[in-house]
Amino acid sequence: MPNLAQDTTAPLHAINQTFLAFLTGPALHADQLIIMGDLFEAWLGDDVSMAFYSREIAALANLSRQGTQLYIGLGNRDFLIGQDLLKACQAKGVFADLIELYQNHHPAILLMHGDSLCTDDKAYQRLRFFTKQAWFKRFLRQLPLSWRLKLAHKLRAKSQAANQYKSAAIMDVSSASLAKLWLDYPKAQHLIHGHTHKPGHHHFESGKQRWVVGDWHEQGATYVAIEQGQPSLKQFNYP
Ligand SMILES: [Mn+2]
Repeated sequence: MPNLAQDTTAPLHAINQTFLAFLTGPALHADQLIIMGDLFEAWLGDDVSMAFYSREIAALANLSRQGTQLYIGLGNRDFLIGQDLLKACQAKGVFADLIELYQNHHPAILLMHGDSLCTDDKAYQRLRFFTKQAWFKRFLRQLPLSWRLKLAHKLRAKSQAANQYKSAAIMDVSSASLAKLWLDYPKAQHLIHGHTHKPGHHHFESGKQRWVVGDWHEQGATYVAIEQGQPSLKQFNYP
């Protein structure tokens, strides 16, 4: 399981413990922590899900108070994250699509969850279209909890069943979409994203580079650090 489990168990799930250790470790020494989306296994709305992640939210708020600016990207599992969570974590910002990071005197860096680049997966993109609509989010947030739970289970089961028949290439980022992205953002030298569960570093002939953050595991995670405008892949091991 690559995402943080709902925090209703005692003791805390091992993946979540690893994440908390990261927040009091490398994250504490950073100027900014940018979460690339799908941190949470599922987010059914702030009114419901905040209670399932109280320790993680407290730890994120603590990090913000200690001076690390927190930005939260929305993924396809946690697109229903709202203002209440952002306030509770004292997040500086949220992003649903792409952000272009300008660092003084360094080439721009693009940040995105990554699913928008998986354009070969047409069925997924149809679903994604809805998750980006404000009216759809409003509609979901107004549903009773039991309906939201049922819907989440159904979507998950449907996606797992569908993914069995999809090739790995279809679920990865499309090279045509990447080429278009570099054309649309000529000043960008780097792209950082998640979503594909394939942490790595890829070079393009143009000199541009793509960095992919990994899942959260019980023993750690692969993340990207940006120092002096230069990204690098880092491994956080725990314990
Ligand atoms: Mn995702």
